[in-house]
Amino acid sequence: MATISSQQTHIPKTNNEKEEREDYETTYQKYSEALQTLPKERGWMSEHLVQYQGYWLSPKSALKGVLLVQHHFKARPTDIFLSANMKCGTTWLRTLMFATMNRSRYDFSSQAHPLLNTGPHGCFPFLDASIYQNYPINTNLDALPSPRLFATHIPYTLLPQSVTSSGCKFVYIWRDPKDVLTSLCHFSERIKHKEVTSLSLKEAFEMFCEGVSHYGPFWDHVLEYWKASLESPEKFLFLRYEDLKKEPSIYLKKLAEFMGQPFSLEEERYGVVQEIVKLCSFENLSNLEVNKTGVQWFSNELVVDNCKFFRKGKVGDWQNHLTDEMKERLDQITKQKFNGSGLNFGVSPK
Ligand code: PAP
Repeated sequence: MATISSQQTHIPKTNNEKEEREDYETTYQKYSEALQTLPKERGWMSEHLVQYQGYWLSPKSALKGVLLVQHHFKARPTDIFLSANMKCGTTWLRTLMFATMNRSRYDFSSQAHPLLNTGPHGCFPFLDASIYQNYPINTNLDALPSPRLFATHIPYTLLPQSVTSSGCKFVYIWRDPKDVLTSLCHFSERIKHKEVTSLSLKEAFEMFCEGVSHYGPFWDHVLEYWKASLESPEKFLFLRYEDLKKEPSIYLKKLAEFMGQPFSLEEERYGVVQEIVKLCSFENLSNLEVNKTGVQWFSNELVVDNCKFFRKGKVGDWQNHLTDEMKERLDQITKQKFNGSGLNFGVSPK
């Protein structure tokens, strides 16, 4: 797979390709300039985070992805995006979406089902990284059949107009920020570069509250998608991890309907909904060989062991890590930020 440096040795063959190549070079130039000028803070898993258009991004992967998506991604009105801040349940929802969309193509009981062999992230692209994997960048994504599925952490206001103003649909998942923080702390510690100094829980907590986390501020990320969903409800399915955990079959049916692939009465009678829920359950996925030993190559800068996407898969694990003061402060921020929005986290799980 081509890296940025090998892209520089690619010889353009047509005028279009030449223009496209020049456009990419302009974007990479902008990227290099941005790296020099954007505000910087200490990172969680990368050395730094940089602040771009109000959001904190890892400079090597997320910022590059955002700029390339903003300038080069060609949306189709049939595209469906799975969007979320980090650690809100993308891995799980990705498998539910893939299994549902492809249920007539792959037999769940067969060992050949892609989810059993490729790992959750292999089944459809993580846009933020896929966009810069190959040159010419869009070719691979252009070759995907419609409706294309993409996962992204990109905040709503950082997406290009071609995505937000077309018919593209969004499945958005969010989660109690106390569990997000807990999950993010563990994940960062497990995947951070060796040279990056570990954050203590106290440091991570302060940074999270200040909005300095990957694709943070967390609350702004949720609120922007929420507000967009109020304006165009037909384009959004808003889900909470906790609800999905409690009643997976109910939300899976909503998801299938939203993606234009509702379950037929016959499918329901044959237990297809339950089969998908079981296939994508934490217990099943985390015990697969591919998820115990496999690796997901997102880009040269982003290679992650599949097992690191599976930790506990529980609601309320924050209780084992956060102090009462931390809980109070996070709940207070959530209450303040979501006040009047119609979003409500409800009662914290005991
Ligand atoms: P990402 O932002 O890196 O993509 P994401 O998949 O959104 O991560 O979130 C990871 C969380 O989902 C982990 O939560 P935890 O740390 O609190 O345990 C992970 O364990 C959980 N998770 C992964 N797969 C599943 C699943 N099939 N069912 C429920 N939770 C899951």
